[in-house]
Parts: sequence; C-alpha cells; structure tokens
Amino acid sequence: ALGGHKSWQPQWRNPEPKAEYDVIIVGAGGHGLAAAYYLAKEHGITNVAVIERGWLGGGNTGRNTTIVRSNYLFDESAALYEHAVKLWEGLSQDINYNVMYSARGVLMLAHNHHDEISFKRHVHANRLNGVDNEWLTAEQVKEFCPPLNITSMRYPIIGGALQRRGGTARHDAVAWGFARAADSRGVDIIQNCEVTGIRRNASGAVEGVETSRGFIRAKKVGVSAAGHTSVVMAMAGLRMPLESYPLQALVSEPVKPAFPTVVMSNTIHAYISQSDKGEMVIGAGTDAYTSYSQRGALHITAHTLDAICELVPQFRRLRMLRNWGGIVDVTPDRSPIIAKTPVPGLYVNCGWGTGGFKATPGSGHVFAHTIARDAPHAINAPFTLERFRDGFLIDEAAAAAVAH
Ligand code: FAD
Ligand code: PYC
Repeated sequence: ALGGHKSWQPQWRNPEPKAEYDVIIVGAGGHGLAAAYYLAKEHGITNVAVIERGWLGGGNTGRNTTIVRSNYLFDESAALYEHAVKLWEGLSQDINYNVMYSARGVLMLAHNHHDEISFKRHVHANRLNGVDNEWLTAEQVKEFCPPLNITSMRYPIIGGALQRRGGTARHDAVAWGFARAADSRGVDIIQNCEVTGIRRNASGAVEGVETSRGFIRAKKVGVSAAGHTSVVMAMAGLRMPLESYPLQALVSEPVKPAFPTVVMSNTIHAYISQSDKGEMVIGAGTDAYTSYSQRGALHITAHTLDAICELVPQFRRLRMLRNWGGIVDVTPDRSPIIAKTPVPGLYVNCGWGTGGFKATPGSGHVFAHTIARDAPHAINAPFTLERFRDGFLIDEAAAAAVAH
C-alpha cells in the first residue's frame, strides 16, 4: 500500500462496455454480482454485463449490518432463506474468497407474552421445515450471552429464540468475492455507469438499456437495484408495489472481543453484534418516512442507543465512531419479488427491504436461473409480482425482525 498499490494485481477488470450482451444486470450490489456469477457458473452464460451507477458494493451491500439467518415463518420463505444459508456455508470455498461467514448464532429476545408466543410459533414452524431454531429461557439467554442484562430494565428479557447456524458475513468480501469470481468467468462489471432508460421494441420486449455511457443492447435485463428499483422499473413503464425508506446503522470504537453472538430485539428496537474489527455494529428499525436520502433521522439513533444501554449496561461507556444509512425497498408483505415481469425479457429481484443481505447467494442463484431459463426456480416461484394482485401474499412482517 505504501508503494501506491503499483504492483498489486487488480481483482477485476475495468472494461469498456460492449455494444451488446446476452444479459445485462442493473446494479452491482451483492445480489446483482451473485446473479452474474451464477449465470456464468451454472448456466454457461458469460456474455453478461453488470452495470453500476456508482462503485460495486457501494449500495446496501456495503451499508448493512451483515446478519445472516433463515428463521422465517412461512414454508416459502424458509425454503428461500435456508437455500441461502446452505450456500453461505460453502461460499468461501466456492468463490475462493474468504467471506468470513461466522455462524455465531442469532438470538431474538422476547420481552413480553406476545413475543414469546410469536417466537415459539416460529421455532415450531422452522423445525418442521428443517431450519434450526430453539427457545431459550431467560437464564439460558444469559448463559449464552453473558453481557446481557436480563432483569433490571423496563422490558425485562423473558426468553429468546436462538438460531445457532445464523451469524454474520463480511459484506465487502461478499461483493468483492462475487465480483472477482464473476469477472474471472468473463462477466464485464461496468462501474460509474448509470442506467437512465430501458428501451423496448415495437412488440414491447426489452431491447437494451440507455446509460450515461450510451446505449447497450441486450434481449434480457435483470434489475437488482434495491432502494432504486421503482425508479429503474418505471423506465420500462412498470409501477412497482414498493416503498423506499432509509435504514440506519452505526458502529462503536473497536474493542477486544466482548460480545459473543448476534442479538436482536424488535420490541425495544435495537440489535447488536461485534465485527471482526472489534466494533459493535448496531441498528434499529427504518425511519418512518419514505426517502431516497442515504441518511436518517437522529432520534432513531438516539432511541436505539437508549435500548442498547439498557440491554448491555457495560456498553454505556463506548464511544460511537460513525453512522450511515441505506435505502431499503419494502413490499406490502415484507417478502421479496424475484420474478419475470409483464415486459418480455425484463426480470426483477427486489423488495428485500431490511433483510436481503442474508439472502445474497441464494437470491443470486435463483435469479440467475429465472433469467437463464425464462422461468422461475421452484424456490422463487411463489415470489411473484402478481401475488399483490392475486392475494397470495407471504406475510413475513414478524420474521423481518426489524420494525418497518
Ligand atoms: P445494493 O447493494 O443496494 O445494490 C443495488 C445497486 O444498484 C447499488 O449499488 C446501486 O448503486 C445500483 N443502482 C441503483 N440504481 C441504478 C441505476 N439506475 N443504474 C445503475 N445502477 C443502479 N439485510 C440482512 O439480511 N441483514 C442485515 O443485518 C441487514 N442490515 C441492514 C442494515 C442497513 C443499515 C441497511 C441499509 C440494510 C440492511 N439489510 C440487511 C438489507 C440489505 O442490505 C439489502 O437487502 C441487500 O444488501 C440488498 O442487496 P442488493 O445487492 O439488492 O442491493
Ligand atoms: O434481517 O436480520 C435481518 C436484519 C438485521 C438487521 C437488519 N436486518
């Protein structure tokens, strides 16, 4: 680094866009890069461009708090998120890049009878679906995570649901690992190139995308633009059932290992884990208003820190280092859309809201299948756009675990 990185080998190329690709993916977040990787690896489609208006991994992928779990209530969701957890378990080997997947457990705290009933329902439903999840008493919670204060607080902890295979992964490594693996299979990653239009032919099918670097032709376009999905899809004339909200997070100064697991409390609006660098990674629910500004309101952060100080009193003396926000795309049932659209050749992967990082490899895998085969994989078949018209909702508001 002191030598100005002169002899360092770039991890991916920086190609000029070609005139035409077989597939264009809009958005080089983890989901878009993973889809490109699996298009090349599983379907042999390598004439692919991932087009990113900023830098790869600079959206929610680089802004999230990296919690990975699959303890969702409904069969459809359990299948989707568990598919991702299974891929996480072998991902570092698969893409030959250490994504630091750390199965340190995700513990969801119950503070009242309603929480207890809801979590026990999730535990039973998860186990029926082969997803690990178990109920802990308050004493077992304390034993599993000793820094927690379980009694002397306004809403004492009365138990918790623990998914031991849940945990965290390193967000940058996920983006960089998928980018390098996709690039090495021939995928072009075009950064600093904004998609400004989606061109359709006389019969309505996709012809390609207008960008800040000119028109690029492709018969298949997959949109993985997270908080800006509505904006991009409107370019093809589609109105999406999405609202975009700021979601904030913050980190403390780094300290020695002091917190062994991931703890979430939806009731008192806070969650916390410790990063490999030693920082406490903290967050809460979304801001109350829709917005495209990548920052949130200060009172949300203050409220979150109140909750953290009650949960872990010894952290009262920690200084906070930095905070930031991302824009999350929220559907009415808090489940994603991974699907074909009414526009031939246009596919969309969106609506992950506050919880899509955990799904990154699984989402990319089934989205690649959907694009390559022009038909959904069995796992994403229920996650259609049409469910909001037909009523086959997958209401995961409780499992989202982050208020929004
Ligand atoms: P992104 O990484 O946002 O990628 C989309 C890309 O599209 C961006 O890079 C953007 O620049 C690009 N783009 C947009 N418009 C255009 C355009 N016109 N042209 C070209 N490119 C465009 N999920 C979890 O599972 N666990 C968590 O702990 C968690 N914590 C979170 C904490 C915060 C503070 C936030 C904000 C989110 C959190 N999430 C979490 C949600 C998670 O981050 C997202 O669901 C996930 O990262 C979405 O990935 P993506 O690749 O779809 O989106
Ligand atoms: O979905 O687990 C999650 C999550 C945690 C923080 C934000 N989202």
